[in-house]
Amino acid sequence: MPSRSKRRLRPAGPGFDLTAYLETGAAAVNRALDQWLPKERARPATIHRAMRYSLFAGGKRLRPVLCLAAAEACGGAASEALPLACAVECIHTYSLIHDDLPAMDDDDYRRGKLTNHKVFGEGIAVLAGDALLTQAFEIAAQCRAWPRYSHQEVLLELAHAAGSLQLIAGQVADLESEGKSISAAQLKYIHERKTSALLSASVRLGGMSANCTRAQLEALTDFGYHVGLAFQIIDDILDVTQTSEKLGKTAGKDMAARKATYPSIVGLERSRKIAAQLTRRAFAALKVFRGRAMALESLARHLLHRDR
Ligand code: GRG
Repeated sequence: MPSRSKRRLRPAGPGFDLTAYLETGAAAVNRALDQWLPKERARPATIHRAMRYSLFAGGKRLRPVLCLAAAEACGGAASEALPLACAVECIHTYSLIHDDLPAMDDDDYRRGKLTNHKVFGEGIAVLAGDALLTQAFEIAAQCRAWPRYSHQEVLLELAHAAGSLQLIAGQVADLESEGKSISAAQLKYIHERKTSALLSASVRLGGMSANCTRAQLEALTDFGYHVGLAFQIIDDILDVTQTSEKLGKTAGKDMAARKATYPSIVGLERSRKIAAQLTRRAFAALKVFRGRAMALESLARHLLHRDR
């Protein structure tokens, strides 16, 4: 189990430096993940190499950093949120490995590198995803319990976000809508589950690690929901407007797969406006934190304006 210091990531206040915050947060998450995961040499070495290959392939660590920032907004320490932040990143990475498989989105590149199945074969890639999903619960189960939030509540939060009513539901609806014309409402259903659910769970878990009040938890849910929807719209916009090199994954796939996206349904300009509106709704949710959620606000702004 990695050691926990009580250090804050970086005080959020005037002159807040988001780049430094992201770098420090991602570095803390990377160190902790390295300690939580079985070593590459642990038998059977292939599965541990495959798990580590995708986990350390250069993901932006947005969900775990949002988790740490939510903890700090609620007056907690990032170090207390770290196991939950790592658990979320393991679930996210598992979903990407499985999503890239030939039976799903069939992609050759992810995070600027060959996808897991391209390097290790499909069988090991399926198992590496399974193992990361399981690892997430092993890590989360070792977090401490807080007066308002039991281990049971924390584990249920993760299971619900990753389960067949949320993340998997989104993926199922996504698969079943390929090549079909779907409504904006159906697309929103997919985005809420495929993207918003885990993002919202990330900030909720951060709040829980800080023993947040129920009102703060509600606010984080509202924030995560809206940031999650905006995040996916921006992801769809970037798929059309950026290069594969910039994205580290194959650009233009949505159109090639005739996938319904916000840009394909309402156009690029309207999509940008909707993402900005959603981000404003996310900012509004932060009012209850009375200026202590500078990092969350900065992160939401950054996600809206990101170019990869
Ligand atoms: C359960 C197999 C399975 C899939 C679930 C998450 C998912 C559905 C599919 C992955 C592909 C996708 C478009 C997901 C939506 C969320 C999203 C935009 C993920 C990419 O997140 P980033 O940009 O990636 O944070 P990095 O690599 O930086 O972590």
